[in-house]
Amino acid sequence: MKTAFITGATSGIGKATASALAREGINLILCGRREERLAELKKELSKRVAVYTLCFDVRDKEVVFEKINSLPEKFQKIDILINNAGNAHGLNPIQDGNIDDWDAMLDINVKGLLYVSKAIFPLMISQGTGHIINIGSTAGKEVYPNGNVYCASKYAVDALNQAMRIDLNKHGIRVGAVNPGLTQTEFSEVRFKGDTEKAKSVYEGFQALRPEDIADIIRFVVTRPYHVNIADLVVMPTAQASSVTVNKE
Ligand code: NDP
Ligand code: 8X3
Repeated sequence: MKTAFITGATSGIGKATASALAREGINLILCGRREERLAELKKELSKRVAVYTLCFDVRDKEVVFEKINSLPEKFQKIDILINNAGNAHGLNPIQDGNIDDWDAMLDINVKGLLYVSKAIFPLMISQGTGHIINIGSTAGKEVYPNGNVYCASKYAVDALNQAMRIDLNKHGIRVGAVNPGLTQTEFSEVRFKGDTEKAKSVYEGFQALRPEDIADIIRFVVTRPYHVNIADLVVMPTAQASSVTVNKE
């Protein structure tokens, strides 16, 4: 039986992926900062698979290593790592950007992803197998107005996805990215600091992706035979053709 480690499992794409992988019979290590949500998810998904939860902030380097290094033996074989935790803070011209927002995006989306991966690399290397899926974004393929630092953080994820694939190649580890376009989750609520009306308006007038759409693609990616590595996937709603081209009613 396989085990997947999912960061950002308390909401959106990560949460939907946890459910999709549970349906495949994959055991789960679920991470996030909101402990109550982790407990609820564990209760629900434990009906199908073994679930372990880890509550931590990916920015907290020491805690990341402490938590991962003290996983119970049963959960020390990690077959799949889904680097999903991430968010955007603000949507302003770069000259008006808030420096704390910049720090948050780079610390979570880039450095947090690196800390978690660095803690898990030794396990996968000693196993001689493993599958890492990095959740990038269309924002990591094409910069859009006011996206500046969020886009930069996702371009970094794109670079790290390539780097991991190259450097871990000789260890037999699969590495690939899934890069979603507009997906209706808590993403815009976080970006607009709790302004739900503004967040909702991002997805009005067209059918955005649902987190389950991305989860289903991740399920497909992880269930390919081991010699097949899906290296880089871009997935957009049909109504979206580029970061700035969305066919709205
Ligand atoms: P959500 O806001 O719904 O989920 C984000 C998840 O990340 C939550 O589970 C949150 O958990 C976790 N997270 C955020 N910050 C931290 C932190 N500091 N430490 C630990 N966990 C953290 O958004 P999405 O599901 O949309 O986002 C998931 C990923 O998908 C992100 O990397 C995002 O950039 C990417 N993405 C999203 C798109 C979209 O349109 N929605 C499109 C392209 C990519 P908690 O708050 O409990 O810590
Ligand atoms: C999330 C997609 O276009 O809102 O990464 O930045 S977008």
